[in-house]
Amino acid sequence: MQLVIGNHNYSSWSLRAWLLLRQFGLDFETVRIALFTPGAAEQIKSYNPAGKVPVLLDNGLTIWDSLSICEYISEQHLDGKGWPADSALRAHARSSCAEMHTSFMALRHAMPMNCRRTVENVVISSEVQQDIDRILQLWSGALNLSASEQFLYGEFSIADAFYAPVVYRLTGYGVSLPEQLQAYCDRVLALPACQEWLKLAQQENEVIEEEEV
Ligand SMILES: N[C@@H](CCC(=O)N[C@@H](CS)C(=O)NCC(=O)O)C(=O)O
Repeated sequence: MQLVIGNHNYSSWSLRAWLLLRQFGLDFETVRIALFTPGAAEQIKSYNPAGKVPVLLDNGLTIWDSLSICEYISEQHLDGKGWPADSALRAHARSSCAEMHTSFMALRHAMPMNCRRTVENVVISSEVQQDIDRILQLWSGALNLSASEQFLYGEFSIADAFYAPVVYRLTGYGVSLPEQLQAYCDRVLALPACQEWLKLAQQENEVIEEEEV
């Protein structure tokens, strides 16, 4: 199985799929393409005509888009364990991922994922604050619903992989969080897989100016 990804430092959608594979200990190879470098767009299109990473190659299949990749991995390689076992939690987790997939444009624009970034306070617009407030509400709702002191829905799930780039953003941009949610972020960041991703990001030297807010 191969996962085609972008830069570890910047590619938040790549991180989601990679983290699910790594956290569940699945065997895969990474093909890294440095985004926006000469030839990168053509190289990505040779895997995915939509021109985006991540892309998963498995058993002769090409699966693109992070959400469908995570669904495929859970179905084909994890016996469904990518999602919570409880159907109410699973429905909530799926809604949370769908919301991440389609929303939070202000936050994504103002605070691009930049794993190498060191904490520094930024001015937060009201639109960005609204996104942050909604994410914090969603996280608290998930943790309370599942009575979890671990991950959003108890055991690590696709939902945690989906929000991991937000964890890097909120901590990297120095956003202060309520205790319960800071503890959640700390648990995500402490995962060996997240530490490994961070190390890989720190080893990269490409700089994408538009992502350096
Ligand atoms: N909806 C897609 C979004 C993928 C996406 O936007 N990927 C970015 C990198 S994080 C990309 O490939 N950018 C390269 C480009 O637009 O040329 C997903 O969930 O996988």
